[in-house]
Amino acid sequence: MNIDGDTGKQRDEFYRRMDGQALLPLWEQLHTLVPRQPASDFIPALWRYSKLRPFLMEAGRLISAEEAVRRVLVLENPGKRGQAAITPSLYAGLQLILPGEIAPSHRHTQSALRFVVEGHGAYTSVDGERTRMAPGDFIITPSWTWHDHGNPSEAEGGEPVVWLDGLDIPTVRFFGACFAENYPESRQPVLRPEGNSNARYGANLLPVHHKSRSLTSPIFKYPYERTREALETLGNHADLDDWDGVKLRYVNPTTGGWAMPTIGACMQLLPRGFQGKTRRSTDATVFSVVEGHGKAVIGGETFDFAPRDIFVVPSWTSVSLHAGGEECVLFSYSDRPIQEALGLLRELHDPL
Ligand code: GTQ
Repeated sequence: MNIDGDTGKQRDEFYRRMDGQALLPLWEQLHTLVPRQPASDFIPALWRYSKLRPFLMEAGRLISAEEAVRRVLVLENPGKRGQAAITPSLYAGLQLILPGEIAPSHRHTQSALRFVVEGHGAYTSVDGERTRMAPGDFIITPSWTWHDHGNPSEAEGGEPVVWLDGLDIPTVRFFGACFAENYPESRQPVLRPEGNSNARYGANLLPVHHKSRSLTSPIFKYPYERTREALETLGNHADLDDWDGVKLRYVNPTTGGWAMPTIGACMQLLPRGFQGKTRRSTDATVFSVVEGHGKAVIGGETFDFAPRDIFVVPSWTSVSLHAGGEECVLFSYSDRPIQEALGLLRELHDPL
């Protein structure tokens, strides 16, 4: 409808008056509030580990893990700075722990995953059990579990260890459900020997009287060597998906569901020369490159990737994955469990 100048002015004046009462005319905003398809400021981006690492090491010289509590460089989506978010619902950061350091014990309602990027031997303790980290290991610290991180001294063979932290910080903030507390001491007591939870839950076996079907997996470390072996076996038998190559998800063995209720994580293998088809989905996804060089075409833009690089595919943005002259292994996480639970997840294969 064309409106004359008088009506336009009357409306503007009307809007100004209602604005003083914290009122808003929906009809001026309807198309942005209820868009025909996802539209957001979050954009595709890639962080090159070779560029990022010097900043992490500089942080290591300027502040201790103890003082920082968590010495982390946050990867902020360049399209939406100031939110500590890489997607609307998820956070990503790279955490450094040097030999001899302790990141003190605390717990919070936010769930966290650790994906080890570089270095061996640091440990994380989760609810009374310690586990040592190696590159490619996937570790979870479920909501409200006590956790601290540490690294043996150089004399004991400690080396700098870096991992990717994936947390649901923006999601928990959105729900107004953020709580946190510090443990009275920097380390929590160790109550069970290393490997205990994997023996109980991670060997395709469960304790015979195990009844609980908790929202979070009782396994808290999924070692890379086992994940890698599964991918290798499947990749060799050409059991390939045209989009994903071979893609497996980390599972809660007591339910068959995701390892945590808010963050879903996967590992995939793209065989040498793999040219993935294009897809889009509503779960914006963060990728961490474990092995190989290749490229991701995200929203028509090409991002070459190398081991340890991190990239993000926003919601409903087309993506295809390609391996170069060597096979590629990619870790990824998204809010897929939430979207599935709420009936919101949509995917489109071969979008125009
Ligand atoms: O290790 O507990 O990157 O609480 C951000 C918040 C890591 C952690 C982060 C955290 C942690």
